[in-house]
Amino acid sequence: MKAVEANFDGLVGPTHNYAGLSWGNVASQTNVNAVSNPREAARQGLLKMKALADLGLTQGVLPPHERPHLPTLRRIGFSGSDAEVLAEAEKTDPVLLSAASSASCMWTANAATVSPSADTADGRVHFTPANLNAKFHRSIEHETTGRVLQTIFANPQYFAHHPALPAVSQFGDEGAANHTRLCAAYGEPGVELFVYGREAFNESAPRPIRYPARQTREACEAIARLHGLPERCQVLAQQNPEAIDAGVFHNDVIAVGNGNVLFYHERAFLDEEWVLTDIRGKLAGAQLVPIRVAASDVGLQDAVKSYLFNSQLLTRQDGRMLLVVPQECRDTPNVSAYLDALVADGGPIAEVRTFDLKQSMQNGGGPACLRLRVALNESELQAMHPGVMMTDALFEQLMQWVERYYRDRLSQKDLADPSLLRESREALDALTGILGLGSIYEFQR
Ligand code: SUG
Repeated sequence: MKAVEANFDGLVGPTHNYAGLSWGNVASQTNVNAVSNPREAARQGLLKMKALADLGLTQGVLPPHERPHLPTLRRIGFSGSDAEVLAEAEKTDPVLLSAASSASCMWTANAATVSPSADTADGRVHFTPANLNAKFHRSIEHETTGRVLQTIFANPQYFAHHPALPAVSQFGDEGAANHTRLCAAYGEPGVELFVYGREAFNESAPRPIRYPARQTREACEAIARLHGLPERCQVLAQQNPEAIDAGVFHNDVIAVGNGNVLFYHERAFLDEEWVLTDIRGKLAGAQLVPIRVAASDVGLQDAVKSYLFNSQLLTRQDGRMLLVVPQECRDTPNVSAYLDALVADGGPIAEVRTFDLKQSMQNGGGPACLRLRVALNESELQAMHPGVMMTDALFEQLMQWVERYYRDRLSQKDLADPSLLRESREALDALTGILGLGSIYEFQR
């Protein structure tokens, strides 16, 4: 059946800040305590969404979560009025307040793993929000994420929703950031490539030494089971521990796939040959086109610095592919030269577009981190909530909304300010009205 790939970008929330919360994510560590600009961050994201919608691509938006998240602070023992909870958390341990205030749900590649209906046993689109249990500030996302996805994709005839996996390290799950789908066409059965960093039950399997591996093989297997994926639709691959130790905390920092093309760095996978062979054996109706980037062209460090592979690989209306990269790729000379050569060589990637996403990039989130891909056929598109799809009118409304509610400067000490909490709630309350989502936040209930 005819289908499209819809990209749902996370709208950056009003508390976007740099708290250095993600050990193993080089940008997050480097920019700890920098002053952020939430207004600029949200604008940068919206401009990317609008530009891709203008190209005729199917583009949606997912709302930010309620932050600072008072229910989390209360759950870990802070009490009193909202202002007292904020003040007490700030005094006791500012990192806890930062964690409860992070706008990290903007990186919707980590929101969930999604299997299109063409792959699943019951012919429905399956969603499992990621438990994100490797990091406290991200582990609080999945409940709201689940609620938002269930509100947007509500019809049970077409959509199936699972709760996040159990929140223990053996089921560490980071969602679509470690999941790529290859296919002949979006509406045909494809191959879902699940990439993990460690095996929880196999002590002898190789692991990174310096930085944590967030995703487990056991989590990948559980999701493939939950989604009813037949063997021929799944490939499980281990990430190269060397890459994780260089700062590749998710596979989408070192590889991206679309259609029959896999664009990846030679150090992405522990066993590259086996990954390609398994995909080739299972990919029906198309020949895999691997675009392998050699370390001699782009070293791991430059890949992490530029986020070359955290690009969006998109199919244009004419069937050729577009690579959406962050400005940092053009600021890194050998990566920029590589991109020029890539387009010139006449392969499937015909065009490169560059976006300024600096506010998100400084926390380790590039173009691919900011979007969740959902392949949908025509009936499924009709069945989903239309209010979140990007149009000229929605873009204008959201730009004005950002202008009205967002600060242009935020530092750690502002997080305890009760007026930031009030402004954020007012903003989100207005947003649910704009997007027609109803009461999705705890403070609205
Ligand atoms: O989980 N950064 C996020 C970045 C996620 C990027 N997503 C993908 N690669 N798909 C993370 O490490 C930093 C927040 C801070 O330090 O304030 C943060 O959560």
